[in-house]
Amino acid sequence: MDLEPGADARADPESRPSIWRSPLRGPWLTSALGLVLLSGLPVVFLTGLFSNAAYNPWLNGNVALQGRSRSPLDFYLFTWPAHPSWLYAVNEGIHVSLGLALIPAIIVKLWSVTPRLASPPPLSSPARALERLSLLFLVSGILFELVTGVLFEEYWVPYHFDFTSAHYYGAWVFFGALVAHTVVKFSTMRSALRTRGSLARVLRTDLEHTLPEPPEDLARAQSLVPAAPSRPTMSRRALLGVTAAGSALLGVQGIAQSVGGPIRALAFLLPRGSKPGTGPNDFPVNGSYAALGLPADTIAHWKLRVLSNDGQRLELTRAELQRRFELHTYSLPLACREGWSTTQRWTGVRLADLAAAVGLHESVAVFLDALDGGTATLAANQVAADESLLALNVNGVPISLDHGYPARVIVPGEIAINCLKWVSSMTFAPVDDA
Ligand SMILES: Nc1nc2c(c(=O)[nH]1)N[C@H]1C(S)=C(S)[C@@H](COP(=O)(O)O)O[C@H]1N2
Ligand SMILES: [Mo]
Repeated sequence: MDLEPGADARADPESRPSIWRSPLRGPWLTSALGLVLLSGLPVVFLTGLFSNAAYNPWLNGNVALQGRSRSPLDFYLFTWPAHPSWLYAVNEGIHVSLGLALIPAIIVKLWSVTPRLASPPPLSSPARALERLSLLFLVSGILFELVTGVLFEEYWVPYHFDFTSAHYYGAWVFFGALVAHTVVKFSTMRSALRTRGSLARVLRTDLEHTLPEPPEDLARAQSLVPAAPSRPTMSRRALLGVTAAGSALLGVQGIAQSVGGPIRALAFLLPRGSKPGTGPNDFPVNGSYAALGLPADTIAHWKLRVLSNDGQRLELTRAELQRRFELHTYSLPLACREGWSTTQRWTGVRLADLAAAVGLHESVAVFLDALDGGTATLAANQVAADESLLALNVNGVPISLDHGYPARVIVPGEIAINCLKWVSSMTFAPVDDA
């Protein structure tokens, strides 16, 4: 086959050889990658919404709505449940692992459509202009979500906005554009996958037999198939193979940090895995005690204040907590929104027993304060769960300073950010709904 542009092609500016000449580009490749993303991205979006719901963001002191007022996009259809205890760990493991694994497919998909993205916007009709505008939201939306998500996971925050709000609103912008794009392109994708090739054939085709896709019935500027293709430097199956290998590598990194334990070592991108504690406290630390810079006698003078909304008040030392209350032990995951989690055996006082100690028995929420100024509110269903503890010990020894000594909260099914360390006071109050 003659791969050089013909003489008449050079004469006509509309068909001047474009700089986009890869013979791999074409509707089949773009559609195959589109199908992968269409299957995966809605799952990332949904688990992201669930993750946001797990903050119980409407409750006072919880991080998701801190510093801003509630908007119409902040709606939550249900109260985040406290069971099963691995709920948040699995949800966030899927969100982060799948999000990471889709990055190579997103990059190759964007590469596959560069000729179209780089062409002047077709403003011939309002519908085309609108389609183009939705592409702008689609591409900038996915890049924004991807970059903020990965940077956040890597503890590099070179921007001055609040991650939680920005990533959440960005997700809505992106998903709106994805729905519009799917409506516009779905039939094109389906017919391209049906008529232009098959995955089995692509996977059997080596470099030597790699040909451009058949030409499209489109204006030059809109066509993905180059009019003057260069010779292939890799086969389509090699391109798909490299993409899949990249996905597997990133996916394994996500799964390793989410499952934790012995396979955490595979999480090569995880900054937190490198700073565990020692002995029975040897599990990931997020925020050390030393970094708080508290006065040296803070812990020696620690007493837990337990308050009720109607003025009942207790002050308890660690020894008093251990003496006055029944201690319970549960294996529960600590699951961070960055996607890592770790399951440990926690021993402590039930939150419900502490509420009862200040005279409150049913449908009680609790507002928590910590020595570092951290706050969180737990909903009534979380206070009521048997496994919700003010933990004093972990794996049979006192919790280390870094993990929240003298006492930290652990709640089944919940996001770790609400499992406050170094708890200094707990204010219980009855609420209407459980
Ligand atoms: N008081 C207080 N509690 C806190 C935090 C904090 O910064 N201050 N960080 C939270 C977050 S985001 C996580 S992931 C867990 C980490 O607990 P660990 O250090 O024991 O792993 O603690 C949570 N509790
Ligand atoms: Mo976290």
